Amino acid sequence: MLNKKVAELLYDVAELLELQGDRFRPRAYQRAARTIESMKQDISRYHQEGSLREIEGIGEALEDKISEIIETGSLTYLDDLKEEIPEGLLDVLKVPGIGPKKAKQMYDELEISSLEELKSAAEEGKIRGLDGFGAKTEEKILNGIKMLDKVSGRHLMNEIVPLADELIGSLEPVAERLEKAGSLRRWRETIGDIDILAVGDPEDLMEAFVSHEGIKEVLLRGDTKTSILFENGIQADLRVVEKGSFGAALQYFTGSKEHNVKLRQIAIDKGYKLNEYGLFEGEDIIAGEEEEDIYHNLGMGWIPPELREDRGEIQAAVDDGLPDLVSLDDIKGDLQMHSHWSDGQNTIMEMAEEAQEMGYEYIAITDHTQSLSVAGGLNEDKVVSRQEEIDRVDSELDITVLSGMEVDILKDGSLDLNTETLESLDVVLAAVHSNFSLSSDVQTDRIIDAFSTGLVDIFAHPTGKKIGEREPYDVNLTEVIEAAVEYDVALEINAFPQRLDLDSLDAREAMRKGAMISLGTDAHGLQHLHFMKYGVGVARRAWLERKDVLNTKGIHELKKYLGMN
Ligand code: DGT
Ligand code: CA
Ligand code: CA
Ligand code: ZN
Repeated sequence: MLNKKVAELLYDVAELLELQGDRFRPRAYQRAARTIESMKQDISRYHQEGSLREIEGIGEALEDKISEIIETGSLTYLDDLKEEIPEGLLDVLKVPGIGPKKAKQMYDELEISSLEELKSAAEEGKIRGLDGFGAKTEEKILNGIKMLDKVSGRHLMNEIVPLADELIGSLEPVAERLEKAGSLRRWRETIGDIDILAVGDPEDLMEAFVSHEGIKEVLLRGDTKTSILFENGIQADLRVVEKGSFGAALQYFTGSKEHNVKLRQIAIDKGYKLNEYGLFEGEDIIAGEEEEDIYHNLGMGWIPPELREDRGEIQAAVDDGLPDLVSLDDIKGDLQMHSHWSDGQNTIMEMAEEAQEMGYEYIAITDHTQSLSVAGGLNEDKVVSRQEEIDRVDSELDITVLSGMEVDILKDGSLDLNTETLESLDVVLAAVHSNFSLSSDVQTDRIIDAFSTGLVDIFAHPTGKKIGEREPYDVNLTEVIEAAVEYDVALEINAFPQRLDLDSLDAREAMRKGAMISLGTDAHGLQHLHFMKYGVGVARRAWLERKDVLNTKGIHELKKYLGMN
């Protein structure tokens, strides 16, 4: 599907037009991008049939541009726009909280056209003088720049995994063996670069690798290692190894480094030598072709890659005490998503149909509540109106559609819907979407107060962090976890790639303290429903088993858990 690519480029155009001060066209581009992004059908089909104009919001000008993207993979108009704008200004746009409007204002009035200029202007207190800016904005900008530094060079899962799968797909025909390695195989929350390992004819493999579309530069080309850089800044390494060393190389290049260091020490203690070519006793190779054999010969069971972070997994493997990790197949439904009733792109029917196709038994529609007005949050009356639609979709499809809400926890710890309405729902998610800067004590009490109403089933994205955009709020997570156990509130692993909240360390602490974990994609469109695998990655990194995860339950068990009939 090219929909995502087309939408991305149209969003970029909208942003640059806005930066130039264009008042109307940005909205048209954004609208078209949103429609295309959430369409079920492949946009290239419309192109082939010459029916692009039948899509809502697409006129002649957009038709031409979309056709160009589909045919060439790029858009001259966008490239021209980029030429007109100082390069550093595009970096300024990446700072959280700075949209095109603010960027333009700072450029016009303070001639800020790079990150460095932005940073020094903020440090010197020059920005607070601008209309609509304040000392707080300045502080936010400085924090944002710090955050960018932290994630610079790292990428979100949804940028990496689809690309890696494409690469694997194009290597498959010429590879004898093929596997992802590195942080990608470990499902780390963010990824530095893509590592792939293969056995086969080096010439054929490297040729297929560098022939992939979207490559900006071949950084290195050799018989054993080739590195490419994509236009979007992602790097990928392909290593070609001998068949007899594939398992050892896979073990080595999967990492983590900390795990490998421990494992190598165990090898040494046993009088062996372990490297990327094999496990050796003197000159003799004991294991190399299969990764399992490396672990077995070191006196332990094979360790799932997600656990290889030196967090006790080696000892557990030696003791035969590794967890039986939850897997994507175990997930029977999705417990957080938004429909067009609030800020979702799709109707309840569309979301439910997609989920049904994915093989789920149930979904919960969890729109926002009234105080989150930017997201079109619902009041009590709207919840009642929405219920009719949920009931209709539920009865028309085999999948069970649960009626839920993602209810704002207000500043004082109360919930953003009345008790009667909350009790009418099948599942209540509670979340913090405001007052992020309360002190840790106050924030913690606020959340626990919400739990203590007895009306909350799941606490959504418990720390509030957004990767590259926002730090977690100050909160005593240990106390929140303990209260969750006390009040029977499940804690969420939000599978949205920008959130992945709880992360693996926090989720593991929650599980150890006896909390139930719920997986939700937080989908705001059909395509996001497929983010579940990223949540499962975090769950596995947190050592979770089936029994620890709420939505591994079948619909009957789940209904019983939620106290439904
Ligand atoms: P990333 O790419 O930053 O998300 O993280 P990784 O883990 O994929 O790291 P990367 O791509 O630098 O290297 C892939 C794996 O290769 C790494 O997980 C372990 C192994 N490796 C790389 N350099 C070293 C090293 O100096 N010592 C050891 N023991 N292993 C290494
Ligand atoms: Ca890597
Ligand atoms: Ca690498
Ligand atoms: Zn939320």
